[in-house]
Amino acid sequence: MASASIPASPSPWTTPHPSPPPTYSPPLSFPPPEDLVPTVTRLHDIYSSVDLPHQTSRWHALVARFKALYDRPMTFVARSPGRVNLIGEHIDYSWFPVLPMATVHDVLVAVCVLPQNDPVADDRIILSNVSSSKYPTRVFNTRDFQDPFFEISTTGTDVDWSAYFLAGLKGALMFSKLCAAETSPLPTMRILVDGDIPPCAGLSASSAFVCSSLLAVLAATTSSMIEKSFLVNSSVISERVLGVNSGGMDQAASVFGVRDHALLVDFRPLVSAKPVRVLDTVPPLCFVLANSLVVAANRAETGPDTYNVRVVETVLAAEILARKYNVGRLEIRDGFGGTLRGFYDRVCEQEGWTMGDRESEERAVREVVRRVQETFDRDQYSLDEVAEKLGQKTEDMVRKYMTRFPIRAKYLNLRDRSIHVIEESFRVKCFSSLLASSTVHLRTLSGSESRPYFDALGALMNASQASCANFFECSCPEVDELTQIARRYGAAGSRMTGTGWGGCTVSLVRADKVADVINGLKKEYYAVRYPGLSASQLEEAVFAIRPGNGTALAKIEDV
Ligand code: NG1
Repeated sequence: MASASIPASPSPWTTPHPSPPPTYSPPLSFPPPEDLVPTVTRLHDIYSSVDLPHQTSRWHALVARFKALYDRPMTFVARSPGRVNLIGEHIDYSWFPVLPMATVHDVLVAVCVLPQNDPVADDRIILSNVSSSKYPTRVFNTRDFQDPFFEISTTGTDVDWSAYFLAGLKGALMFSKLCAAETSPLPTMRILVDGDIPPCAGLSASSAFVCSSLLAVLAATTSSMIEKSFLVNSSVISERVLGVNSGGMDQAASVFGVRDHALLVDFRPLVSAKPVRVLDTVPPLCFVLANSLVVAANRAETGPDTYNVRVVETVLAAEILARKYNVGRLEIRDGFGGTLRGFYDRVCEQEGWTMGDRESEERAVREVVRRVQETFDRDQYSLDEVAEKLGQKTEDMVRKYMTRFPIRAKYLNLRDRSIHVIEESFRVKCFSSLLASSTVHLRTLSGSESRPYFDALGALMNASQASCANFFECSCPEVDELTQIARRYGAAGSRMTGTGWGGCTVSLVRADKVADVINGLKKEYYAVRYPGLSASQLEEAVFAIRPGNGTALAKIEDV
């Protein structure tokens, strides 16, 4: 009989060697098909049988609306899903691996490319959105673009919905110049967008929109043979026009998504994702998503006080640690600065530690955290104090690290942010090793025997939440409350997912407890804080979620 103890599977980790920064050049040789964004011909290739009925009527409506609007059939649909991060929050921009999954929710960019000889071919891109009925408080005006470069004005706090499309369009035009010796002129395009990812909830609706827009324009102008890693990298860069200093997790999860699998996304030496199957336990392991309905506003507005500051804090911490411990110059991420992973790897190299097993990793984490605490003996440092530790003048430091993306901060917390990043990276390793072991060890376990396994995964999620709240300070009271309620009603673990400061929680729940957890959340959170929500709004706010497939080009003959 299988043992009920938690399987001590070896970590899948090997410490990567330092390598050159990522480049975004197109493939020189023919890539294997699994490295390419797939072109699918059936809805079944995108959605599971559970989601097919609902998705089929949604796609029917999209096809009909497109025809009614433009009097042309759509040529293809670029489809990108949102993502839920299971564990590994705010560590992607420190280059540590993360463990997200793609959602079934997605953004569909339906396109008709009009040939030059079409009577209405006019070199214009007309962009409409079907979402007005779903989100009545938001404005989705139809837009008409003739000169994309001239008209793009996407920075600032007032971001129109079309800015995300324009970011993708701009990126596609920039990158297709790299792909093609001769760039074809922009064709006449008619576009209709349909998104069902709840906006501003930390599910990456914006990245999915940029990614699908970029793919749509690339497919319309250059080729439909697009490498997944290329799409990830170019989407990350494209989103910058919106003032977003992105870590890359969202785009990777959206592009590499695999149904029923989480993704162990690594950023070094190149962006990659290893699918880890999650649903083979008895009872099945499920995830419940709950939207706090606290909207963290758009990034352009809040980033200077939140996300952008965290990026700078982690970069400066890495640079200061590297200087103090004399580990040599760190590899620069994104033309910006060193990373905490760079420092961590250098420490391991210097100490001659061979990594790969849990004990070695744990020892390395403890040592790096010790050095962090030795270097930063309190939580707050003024900019002058940070500059002094860095060995630079304050104005030079500000110019180098704090102007590329807007920042509003007088004090920085380098200690607690670094501790979160280093420890969270270890939790990702433990969590993914445990998940990976599930298919081998747990199929035959009865409910009570699998409990330690669920508890071990849940404990990692709970520790992650505590660290996000206390060290990274990116949670909020409503999100904390949701996690507590979920645990009280039987979730093995619960944590925020995504940027935070609002947004969603994800809870790990055994299948037989899902209804209890959802009902508990409805009763203790939504009925108390949002008593006016309709049944359908509640369904949209809290639901069980499965990992879905990644980005695809859909050329579906018969929806
Ligand atoms: P969301 O929740 O999609 O804004 C952001 C970043 C990620 C990652 C998480 C925190 C963007 C587009 N996404 O996610 O890269 O850093 O926060 O883990 O910036």
